[in-house]
Amino acid sequence: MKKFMRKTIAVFIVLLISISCFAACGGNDTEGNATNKPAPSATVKPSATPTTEPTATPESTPTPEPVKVNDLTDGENVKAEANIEQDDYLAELAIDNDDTTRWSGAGDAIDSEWKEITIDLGAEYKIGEISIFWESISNPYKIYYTSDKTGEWKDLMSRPVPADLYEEFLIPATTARYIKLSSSDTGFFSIYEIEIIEHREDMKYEEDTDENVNIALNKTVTTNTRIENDTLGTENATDGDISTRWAPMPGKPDDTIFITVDLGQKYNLSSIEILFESCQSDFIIEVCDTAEGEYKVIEEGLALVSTAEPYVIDAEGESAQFIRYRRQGGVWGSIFEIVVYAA
Ligand SMILES: [Ca+2]
Ligand SMILES: [Ca+2]
Repeated sequence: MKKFMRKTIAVFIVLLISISCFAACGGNDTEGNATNKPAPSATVKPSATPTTEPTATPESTPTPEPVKVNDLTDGENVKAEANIEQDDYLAELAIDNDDTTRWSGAGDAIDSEWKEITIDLGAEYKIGEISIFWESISNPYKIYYTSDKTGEWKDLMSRPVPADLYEEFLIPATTARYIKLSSSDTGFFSIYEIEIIEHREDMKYEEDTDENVNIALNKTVTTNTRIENDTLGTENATDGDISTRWAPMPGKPDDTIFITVDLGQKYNLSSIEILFESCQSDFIIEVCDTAEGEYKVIEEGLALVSTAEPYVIDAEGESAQFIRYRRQGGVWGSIFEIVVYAA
């Protein structure tokens, strides 16, 4: 009987444990897997994907690399050649990374032709900046570029005579293999070093935003005098290019040499600027409403004015269609550009 009672109690205890276990575990499916298993495993998967993505993104975005100036003229394959080399002042000395050696396009060749030095970078690059250490420069100059030296050279920009012998300036981002510097036939053009620097995103070239409009630009120009040669015609005086010029033959001291700009219509004037290549005599600036009418003198200028900066004439209060520059003959003198601003 005692034995039967112990057995019954044992069965009862086993039954009790089984019931409480069933209640706690919530029941099983037929295969014996817990019914809540898929849910947590599904949450783990998506949480794993976003963890890898954000770590990848910051790597590609703002990697703050130090800005590196890439001086393309440092390269082994860079070459230089010039149409004029005075004595031992060879073109290659303008890119030899030595500030004491130089190329010179002057000397005996001073009156021969346009002086040109061409840099071959050895391959095509996107260029953003140029710096030049001049030994001497007399005139404004032009920069051209191309990737095909046998093809057409394209205009990059015209540059004035620099205020200092060292200049560095940004250019519009330009893809090219060859860069050419060119200056007119007279004066010095000699360079210690040229550096051509690869474009970087932080280089922000800005156009000259002069709001004044040059009303003389590409307007008709006439003269009473023979020109020095075919490349020095009157059209050069208003072509907007400060490296091209009008140059008359000097003639005799009794001659009068003039050049007249026809603005195409009458304007109220503000100022007139003349960039001389040389100015060996006094001169007159006068204005008129008609080509052959009576001109009014508004400026009497003296010889030997600056050829590095434009000669500025205040024309406020004047109105005219024709503007004339007049001087005596017998001396040399030529003009890069005449610029006129309306009031
Ligand atoms: Ca040098
Ligand atoms: Ca010109």
